[in-house]
Amino acid sequence: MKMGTALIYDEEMTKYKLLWVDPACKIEVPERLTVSHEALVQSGLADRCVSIPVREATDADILLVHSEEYLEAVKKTPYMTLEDLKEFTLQYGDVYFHPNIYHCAKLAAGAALQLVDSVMTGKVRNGMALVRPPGHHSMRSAASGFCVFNNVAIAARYAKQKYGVKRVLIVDWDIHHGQGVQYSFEDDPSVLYFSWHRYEHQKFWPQLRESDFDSVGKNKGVGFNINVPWNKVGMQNSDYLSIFCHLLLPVAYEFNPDLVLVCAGFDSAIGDPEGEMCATPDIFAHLTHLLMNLAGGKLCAVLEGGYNLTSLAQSVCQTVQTLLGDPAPPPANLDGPCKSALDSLHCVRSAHRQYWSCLKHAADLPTCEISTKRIKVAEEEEEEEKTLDKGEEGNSIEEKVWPEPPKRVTPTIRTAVVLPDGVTCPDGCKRFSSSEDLDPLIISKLKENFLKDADDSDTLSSLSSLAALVEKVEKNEICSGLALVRDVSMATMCVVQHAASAHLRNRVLVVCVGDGKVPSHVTEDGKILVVQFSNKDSEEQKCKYYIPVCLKKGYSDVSGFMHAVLGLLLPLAYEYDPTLVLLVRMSDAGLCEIVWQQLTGLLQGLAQGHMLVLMQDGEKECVGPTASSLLGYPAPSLGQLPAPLPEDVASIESLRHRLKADWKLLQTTAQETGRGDEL
Ligand code: Q6P
Ligand code: ZN
Repeated sequence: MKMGTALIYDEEMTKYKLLWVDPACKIEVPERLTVSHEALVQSGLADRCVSIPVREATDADILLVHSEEYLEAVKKTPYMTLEDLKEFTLQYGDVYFHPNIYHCAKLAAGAALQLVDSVMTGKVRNGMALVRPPGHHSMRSAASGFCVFNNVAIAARYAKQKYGVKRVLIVDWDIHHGQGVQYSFEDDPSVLYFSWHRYEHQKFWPQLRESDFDSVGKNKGVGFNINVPWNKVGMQNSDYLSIFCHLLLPVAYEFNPDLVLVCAGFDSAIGDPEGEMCATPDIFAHLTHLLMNLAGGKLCAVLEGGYNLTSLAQSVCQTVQTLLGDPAPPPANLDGPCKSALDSLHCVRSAHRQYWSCLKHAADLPTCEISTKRIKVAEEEEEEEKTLDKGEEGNSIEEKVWPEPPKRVTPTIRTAVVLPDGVTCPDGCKRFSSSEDLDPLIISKLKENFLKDADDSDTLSSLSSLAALVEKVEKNEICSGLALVRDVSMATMCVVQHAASAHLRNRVLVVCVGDGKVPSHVTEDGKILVVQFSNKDSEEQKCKYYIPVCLKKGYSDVSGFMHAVLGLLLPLAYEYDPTLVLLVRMSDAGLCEIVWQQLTGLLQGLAQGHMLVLMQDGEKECVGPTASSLLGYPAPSLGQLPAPLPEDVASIESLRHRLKADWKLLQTTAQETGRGDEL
């Protein structure tokens, strides 16, 4: 399978700038590219990427999205005088022209196409293009918001045309609405456009009615345009993750794209003067990671906005390092979404529930009347008018400070395996069978606790290898591990007890798939969180830290299982913030291989990728696929998912409702109190 990450950059795209005074445009500076690129070079990330040259997009490429008249008009700009350029600029909003911008705009679009070519031909798995000018605001016949040609929209059409790609997902995490992308694909069901954006009830640029949640696409494309309006500033990591878990990911898996394009703007990060949001740069590692198992890993990120040079450079590095396959850092301060974010989430889910079967159940929620939302707008507008004369000028944005993301160190051993003799070690993994440096005290404890008869030397050596592996993972000498064991339940108990023992200070997330005895000594102190998927009627949930998920049809219903993984397990896991994930495949699991791989892949975003997988020794055929996921290879696509079984959805939803008081990231509406609305 093809790995590798493309990086596309050319200094030429720094060679234009604003030539006159315009407060709206002064933030769009050449340094945006130089600092981003320099940060990638300094951190050694650039060296790890496959460097691909840019090219100029051809007229034919540009005409995939833009009109001939517009292209011809832009073509004249290199020959214009300063006065003519200013004049030309005036017909558009928040954009500027320069004699060299046409050249750069061709390179920016061409860079996106080079990236698509590299990914689609299998030269690399994924990649990022650092470009100027950005693209997502530009329309068929108009420049807008620093954008000349719509790089990502052109790339999507190009991928369809040249490679026969059937479905393209465009994720626009820039803090502005890419209205140009929306207009391009509004009635096209083959391109799913998702955008979140600062909106403030239409008061924020570009102040369009059609940026709201109720613009869902038109004609055949109805349901394929998803807008998440942020009606307050100060959104944080929890708000972004909530939208991913409860909206974007379920829909994306149902859509089943062949290619994922990201409008990768970083003005949605803390410190940005435009976005005024508070999500930290490390969140982009998670957003990226969560998209990397779609479309067989084919992901192309193309730079859009980002105007705080520090925040921008850090966010770009987080994104590229994740594309390279390094485990994500632990996500900072996930204390649940704020009320305004939950309102937005609820509205978008309501608006889309008729188009996506993964959202159908959203109908069961007490519905916030969509129409009341707009009344609220009017009310708030009135209120704010009253406070307006108190002077916007004096309202200077205080400088935000945040810690620099720590360097992400990946252990030299990515995945270690503990396998019985005779089972071959998968490529890229390291066989691990060391108990020599394990404290003899621990060994005697293992014997005492798990092997009363103490003459099963195979089991003892396998258990002590596991215990030793836990310690290496804890020390970040090994990232992840996989073990085939005789008795999965016993091995689970053993690992949990060892990992949660005082000297290791772990928080262990145990995810069990299948019936079987799981750690019974679940603690109230939160050192262990157990989530068990089974098809047995669940015993009542014992406490906050033991969560049985019962799927009536077992795992034969892939949709139901994914529903539980995306909307229940992931938010729980993120909020719990484990230091170790123990993934257990009980002997009766019978979960199909690619779903298992998706699960393994998704969970690696937690605990810096520190994950141990335990499987029954009879499941040898599962070793290869599991190892592949642990090594960071993308899981195969699940295909287009049918609607999940209503009874499964019902039980998952009722569980989610019961748990949401304890786990804030499980909320999907603002009925419950979200994070303080003091912002
Ligand atoms: C925002 C223009 C400036 C108002 C000044 C792909 C990137 C972008 C462009 C934003 C233009 N308004 N307070 O474009 O979305 O970041
Ligand atoms: Zn932007």
